[in-house]
Amino acid sequence: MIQPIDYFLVVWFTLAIASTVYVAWDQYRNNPEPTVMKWGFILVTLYMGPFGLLLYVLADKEPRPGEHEQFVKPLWKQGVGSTIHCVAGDATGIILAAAITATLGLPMWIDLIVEYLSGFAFGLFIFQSLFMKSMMGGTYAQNVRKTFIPELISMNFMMGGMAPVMSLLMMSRDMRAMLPTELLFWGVMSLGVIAGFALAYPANMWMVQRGLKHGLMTQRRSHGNDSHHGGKHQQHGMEPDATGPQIAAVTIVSAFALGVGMVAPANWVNLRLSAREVGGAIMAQGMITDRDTPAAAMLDMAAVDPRDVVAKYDLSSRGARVLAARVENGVKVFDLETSVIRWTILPGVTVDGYAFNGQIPGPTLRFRQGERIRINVRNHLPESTTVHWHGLILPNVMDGAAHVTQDPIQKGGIYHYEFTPVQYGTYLYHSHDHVDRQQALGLYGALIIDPAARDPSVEANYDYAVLLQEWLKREGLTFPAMPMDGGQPNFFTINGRAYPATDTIFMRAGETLKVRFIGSNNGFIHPMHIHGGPFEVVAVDGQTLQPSARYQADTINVGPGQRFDVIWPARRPGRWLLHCHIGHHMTNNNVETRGGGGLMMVINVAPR
Ligand SMILES: [Cu+2]
Repeated sequence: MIQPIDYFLVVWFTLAIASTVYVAWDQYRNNPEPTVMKWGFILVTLYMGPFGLLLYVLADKEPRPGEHEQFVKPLWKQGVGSTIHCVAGDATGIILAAAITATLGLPMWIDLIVEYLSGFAFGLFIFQSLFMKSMMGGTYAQNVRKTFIPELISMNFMMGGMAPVMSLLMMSRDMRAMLPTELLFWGVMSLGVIAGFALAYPANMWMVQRGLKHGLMTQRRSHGNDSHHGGKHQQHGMEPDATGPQIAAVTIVSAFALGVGMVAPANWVNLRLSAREVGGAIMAQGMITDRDTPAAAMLDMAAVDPRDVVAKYDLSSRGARVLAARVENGVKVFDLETSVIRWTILPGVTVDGYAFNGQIPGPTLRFRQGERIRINVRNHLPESTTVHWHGLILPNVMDGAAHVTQDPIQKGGIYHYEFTPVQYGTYLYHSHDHVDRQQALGLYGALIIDPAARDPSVEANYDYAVLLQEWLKREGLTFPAMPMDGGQPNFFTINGRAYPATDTIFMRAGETLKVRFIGSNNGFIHPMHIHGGPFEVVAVDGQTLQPSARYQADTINVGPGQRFDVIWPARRPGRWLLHCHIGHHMTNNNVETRGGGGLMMVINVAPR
């Protein structure tokens, strides 16, 4: 139950089952008609829910004892009977085939052809020729021949209605509809059957009128005298009076409807994809997925599956906590573990993200220049991952570039990264496999490397790292934010929190604050600004600037991957803002709360 439609579907299928039970009970207890029609109504009520019940009660259920013959006579009711009978067979074949092809992982367009053939075979060989044999007289083979054209016409219209409903809804935003294990799949099947029924109904009415098909019939028990028919079967012989050109024209139109229904959706959705490739993915509103969008693109942009969340954290859990290392044979060892978590970014606002050690940002790794480091990365994400140590000089095999320097770490796998940092300064680590998705969902953290020899000229009274991220949270789902249609972010965080839930820095006038801006986000550039006068830029991308190269600024563009260490002197007491200068990035879902939102925090300076 992760979308409102799930609740609707539970109600729908509860109604469908209740309706089916009632129809079955009434058919076998009260309704005088052939077994094949009884089953037709039962199956169709299962597929069409309360609509099946409605048709049964209005067109077929004997209103009072002995009145069935008279009651079912009107042509519209005969048409209903004929369509029910066709839909029961065809839809059963289609649905069975759909459930099987979905699990086989065939492309959608092959699914549709298999479903058509299966539906047609079920309708013709089983529901028409076999079950109706006693009604029609003649041999099985004769019946197959006789019912071929009527069944073809009816099936064409049926699939002409059902195919576009399946294609457009299954390959639509919520592709859980492609999986028979999801209620949504059965909901789409139900809607498809209703559409198929509506399209097949007029042709069926015409065929009944012209004697090409059977409609509703009455069949009394052969013993006793409980009806005026005295136990005799009705005559069911048919005298077709449709002309060749009439039949040909109707057949051609039915084939046209079938062709349009099967082919037209290929204009809008990618029918070359299979349930195995994209089944279960949910896309964001406005995200472009068209007939050319490959499966990998959809999976890249899809929502985090809330059912993958293994832990939930409220505002009491902080991200970027410094990770304690243990020492093994003189090597400093850190353990990182990825997983899917629910993370709170604001009171009442959570995101489903990818995390290192259950926090967003991942833990801060702090060590000293020249120390031997080992980082064990264990992966519990639904997909493979790697970790890249951004900006560091290290052995190529430790660089974490998936498919380039190493095989990605599979789900459940582990990789040991080991190196000795020769540099110092502000760096970051982040996923380097499915980066577009994984980093945008929270797989990053700060690397702070202290210099072997201290440099007081770049130290301050306080040291605070600002790790940036954009989020896209809509309709209860979290999507990786990206600069792309439908992927634009609506929430923004500093260290995993949006203002007013961001940290406040407390200091005194006359003291200094070192801010390490880290472009841990991966789709946007943020002009980061501090109120209350300029800061001095003392390091860029981890490299300490020569004193003569240091410069004053009050706004600095922090692009993905970039780092700037700045030292800001608290000149005057008060509440000074640190924020991104793009207005939209200072809102939470476009709303300003207590003066802002998103990428904003307060530096609270007390008098000296
Ligand atoms: Cu910004």
